[in-house]
Amino acid sequence: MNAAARPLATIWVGLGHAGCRTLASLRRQLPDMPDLAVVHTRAEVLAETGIERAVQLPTGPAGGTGGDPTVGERAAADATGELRALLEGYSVVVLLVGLGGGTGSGAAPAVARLAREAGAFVLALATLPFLFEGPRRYQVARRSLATLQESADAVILVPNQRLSEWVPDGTPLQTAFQMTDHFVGTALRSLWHLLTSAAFLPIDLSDLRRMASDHTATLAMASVETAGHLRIESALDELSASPLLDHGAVLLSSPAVLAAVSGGADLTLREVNGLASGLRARIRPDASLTLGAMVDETLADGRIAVTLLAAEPTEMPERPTALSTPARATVTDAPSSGRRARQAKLVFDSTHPDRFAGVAPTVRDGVNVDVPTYLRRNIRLSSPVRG
Ligand SMILES: Nc1nc2c(ncn2[C@@H]2O[C@H](COP(=O)(O)OP(=O)(O)OP(=O)(O)O)[C@@H](O)[C@H]2O)c(=O)[nH]1
Ligand SMILES: [Mg+2]
Repeated sequence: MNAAARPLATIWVGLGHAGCRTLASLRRQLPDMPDLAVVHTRAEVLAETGIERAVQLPTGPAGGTGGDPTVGERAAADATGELRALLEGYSVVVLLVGLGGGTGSGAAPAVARLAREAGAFVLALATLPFLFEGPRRYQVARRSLATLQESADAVILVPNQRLSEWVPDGTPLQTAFQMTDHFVGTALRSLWHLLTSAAFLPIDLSDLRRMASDHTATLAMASVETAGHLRIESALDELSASPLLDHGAVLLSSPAVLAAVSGGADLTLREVNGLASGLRARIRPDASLTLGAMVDETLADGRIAVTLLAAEPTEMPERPTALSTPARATVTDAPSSGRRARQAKLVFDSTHPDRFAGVAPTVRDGVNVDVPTYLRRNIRLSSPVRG
């Protein structure tokens, strides 16, 4: 790939076992992707991905890291030359990593640093371990995340524990991780699509950078797909109910929210406005809201996809808790000292309580089908792994 041939030369790099697995599953889903590469200490894992560009980090004759991130970090330092060569010429580097092990947790901050030094925008998409993986992995992840936040421009954080609501009891471990792979893959793909396609309300990387600009916040991410007459309302309700946004709590406390909607040619400006005002009603009054919208002809049958990012302060408690995330502010809490949301590119009018006053009810076959929100919230769509 000739980096100069396209405006935003991009490479997605999977680090460690989890990063390699996620990237390999993404690759199977879509042939048309940015450049891909995998980095790991174990050659057999690299080979399994089928991804050509691979860097094996050297760890000595025994191989592997024994779960020690200092070993992963040293291995990345020893491969600095190879890593620099891999990253050369890219203006955007997306890192995928599962934090908690030795390789990815040790190497991700180092790779992010090298990419930044080479002038790239670095977006890291990191997962935190499930609670059942135990305190050791949690501590490794916690420390690595702090360093990664310093090294990357923005970190999208997916705490696996938030996905566990969708994992039925007795689910084998590998199946649980496949759900993570699937969620991360789907959400990243749709986010990427929105960042790189011609949109009628474009969003760009600087929006992400701004949202995570002080290195103390990570971005929570959720992604839903809905259809039908009430598809915007359904999307809003699903987002509010999503465990990935802590059932709406992340929305209530976030200083900066970005939502991007795509739909077929039937997506209307009125719907985009409906999404904006619906979100306004669900987020902090002083939060910035950035909205992106695009037409995606591959979304058939009246489907829309909404991907949402919300800045969230990273205050990981010292020990893992059932919540695995800090206690949330409510909408009545004052914004935290000095950290005001910055003005987003697009700021929509706040919602007024009487905004539906002049709107006629929707009647189908003589029946008013404007279903109240509290009823609609019980509607779950079929896919179990969407945020
Ligand atoms: N998405 C996904 N996550 C995984 C998978 N396997 C493990 N994880 C998660 O990723 C974290 C890190 O594990 P690995 O990726 O195996 O660790 P590593 O970076 O390869 O490091 P070492 O194997 O310890 O050298 C774990 O704590 C899990 O939370 C997987 O197949 N898919
Ligand atoms: Mg591993």
